[in-house]
Amino acid sequence: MKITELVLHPIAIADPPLRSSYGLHAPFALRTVVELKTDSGLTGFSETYGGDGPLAGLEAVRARVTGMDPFQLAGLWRDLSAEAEREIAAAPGGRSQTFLVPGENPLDRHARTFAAIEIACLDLIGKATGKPVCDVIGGRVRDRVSFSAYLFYKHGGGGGVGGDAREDEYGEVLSAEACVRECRQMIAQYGFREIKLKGGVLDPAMEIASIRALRAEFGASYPLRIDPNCAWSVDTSVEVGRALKNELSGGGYLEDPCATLEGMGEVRRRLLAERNDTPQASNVAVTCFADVPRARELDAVQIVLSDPHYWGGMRNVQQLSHLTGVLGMGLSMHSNSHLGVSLMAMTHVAAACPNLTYACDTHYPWQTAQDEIVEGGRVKFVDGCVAIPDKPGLGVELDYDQIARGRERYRKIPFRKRDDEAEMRKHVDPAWKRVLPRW
Ligand code: GKR
Ligand code: MG
Repeated sequence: MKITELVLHPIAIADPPLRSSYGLHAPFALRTVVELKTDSGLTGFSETYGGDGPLAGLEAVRARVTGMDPFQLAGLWRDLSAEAEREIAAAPGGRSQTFLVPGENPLDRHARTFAAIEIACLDLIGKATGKPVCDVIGGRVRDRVSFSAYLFYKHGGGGGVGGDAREDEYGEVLSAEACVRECRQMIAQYGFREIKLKGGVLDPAMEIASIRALRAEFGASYPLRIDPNCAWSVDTSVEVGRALKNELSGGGYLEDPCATLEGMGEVRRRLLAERNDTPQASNVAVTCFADVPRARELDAVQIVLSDPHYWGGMRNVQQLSHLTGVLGMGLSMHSNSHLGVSLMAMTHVAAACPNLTYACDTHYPWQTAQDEIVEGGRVKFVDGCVAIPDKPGLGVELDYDQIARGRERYRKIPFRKRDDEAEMRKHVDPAWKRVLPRW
């Protein structure tokens, strides 16, 4: 089998006004859908980050990928990572992710580009062999993958604009009570059994109150995690860790409370000295294999958040599962705004990772059927889980009418890069800047 054509679909999907320490989500999120056509008549798919940067990365491998055998992935990884290593070595400040929105680190673009091609190749291989992707990459260790309820503070609005606006399912969420309401609604609809709150938005005392209200409402059988994306100082992180010691124990965690591995290491030491062993997770201080040794050395991170989209694809995430298992670390999964193709890629790889110790994150509840590009509509969740479909490849096909709508939205919107700070200045505070630490 040979790849004959790389087709790229830049699309825009409605996204509600979600808040984080990065700022505010724009009314549309950008994605790229990748199609690899082959001489066998089969087509493989993947979904990745959107906008000019990711598109340029994919354009740059067009010639390398055209004519490639989709089974020959290691050579492509070698070529792209060799280029990346040279760029990272020459970068003045290293490849830190602290000040960048996840998925927007220019020094990681090779890993993201490779992942988008790898996942589409694995879809092809699954289709060619009649096997689901999780079985192609070594076999599933679970048939269903559990996801967490990913709560956000948000402003009123469901995403999109004007005639292309979506219904606001959750309303404004800027208090502990509204947070509980949001969670109740999400759990009723999807059946999630673990809860994540995106923090770094309100005063820490209010976020502590939200976590406590969630515990009071859902009880200890729903583990809780909070992720302020580095918005807190070391002192504030310790204070929050202390205040939420009971709530974050028993399967929960503190995710990227403050910036840098050194900062998180200090938080960990101070909490442990108080006999508080709330684990810390990261998708900001640890974003690639090279970050793991230092994270371990400083005992800064006990749980790594994987993500096939920027960790260099599904097989890298499996290797990460093995590595974290050997090092006695936990593994969870990060997410950004996405549709069903990404959700299925996340589900397949999660199904084939023996060391996956937490429910994965997903932004999926924040998108709607109007934007879904998967044939047949939204992927179904049962009891918070997505099941591996009994179909070859990723188990989904594209709805080309929906792709065309997504492309048309993309054509009409004026931006080509996620910029949550700009959105914040436009809609909330004209002087807003991402300041770390904010508290
Ligand atoms: O969607 O605003 C967001 C999140 O903050 C996202 O960009 C992060 O990548 O979900 C993420 C995280 O866990 O840090
Ligand atoms: Mg995070």
